[in-house]
Amino acid sequence: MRATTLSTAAAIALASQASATTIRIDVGQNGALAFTPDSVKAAVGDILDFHFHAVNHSVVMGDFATPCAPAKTGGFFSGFMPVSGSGEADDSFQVTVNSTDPIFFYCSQNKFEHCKSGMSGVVNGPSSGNTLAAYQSAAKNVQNASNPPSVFGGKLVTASSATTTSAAAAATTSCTTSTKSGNGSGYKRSDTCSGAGSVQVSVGIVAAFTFGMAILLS
Ligand SMILES: *[C@@H]1O[C@H](CO)[C@@H](O)[C@H](O)[C@H]1NC(C)=O
Ligand SMILES: *[C@@H]1O[C@H](CO)[C@@H](O)[C@H](O)[C@H]1NC(C)=O
Ligand SMILES: *[C@@H]1O[C@H](CO)[C@@H](O)[C@H](O)[C@H]1NC(C)=O
Ligand SMILES: *[C@@H]1O[C@H](CO)[C@@H](O)[C@H](O)[C@H]1NC(C)=O
Ligand SMILES: [Cu+2]
Repeated sequence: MRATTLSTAAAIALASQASATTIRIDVGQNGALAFTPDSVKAAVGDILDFHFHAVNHSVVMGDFATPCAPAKTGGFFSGFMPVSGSGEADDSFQVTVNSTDPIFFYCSQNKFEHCKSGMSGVVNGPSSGNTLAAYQSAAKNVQNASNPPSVFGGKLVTASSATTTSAAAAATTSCTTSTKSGNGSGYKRSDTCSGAGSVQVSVGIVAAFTFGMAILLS
């Protein structure tokens, strides 16, 4: 009886993971002060996967009414992700979509006025009314962008593992934001990011997911 209950729960968990889509959003790609794409459609359970490029960007969830400021309730903040040279930051920031309501997000870097310059985006934005274009237009009048005091609302994941479900993922680490500091100077992610526990959990999930996919596809 107990085993049946557990396996049913596991099947449901695997089924919901299998149907979730990971949506990649590049942040500051090719030096642009932009999110690419900046407008996406997502279903409940989908994962927004932010990949950071040079020089030093962030992503913060906001509210339509107050451009370039953090959402009053809930939301997320990746922390600043400085990248020197080309390539992307070691970690991507993954956020789970919990509803189909519009989610506005922006970069809080004030050096060169990223949000004010239009570095923002939306998930499930409407086609009229409170649109991304209206948000970006209002952002031009904002003096400075702001961000929450610490990283929250998502998960930092080793960027190269995000698209990997093979055994190679065993070499990667995965960290939750609870172990991170995300204030303006908190770049010491790698100092607190590793840990055998989180590696084991990460690999376990990947293995279970791969196994589940095999069952579902057979
Ligand atoms: C806005 O941000 C810039 C860059 O961080 C800073 O130099 C400036 O003092 C800020 N201005 C205000 C009004 O906070
Ligand atoms: C969805 O819920 C999770 C868990 O409570 C939370 O961490 C995440 O920030 C939420 N996503 C959004 C977009 O608010
Ligand atoms: C990244 O930007 C933040 C916010 O402006 C700043 O505090 C930090 O010093 C920058 N990091 C680097 C490495 O330039
Ligand atoms: C910001 O984070 C750094 C690095 O974790 C920490 O040493 C510092 O005390 C924090 N500053 C504030 C104002 O929270
Ligand atoms: Cu930026």
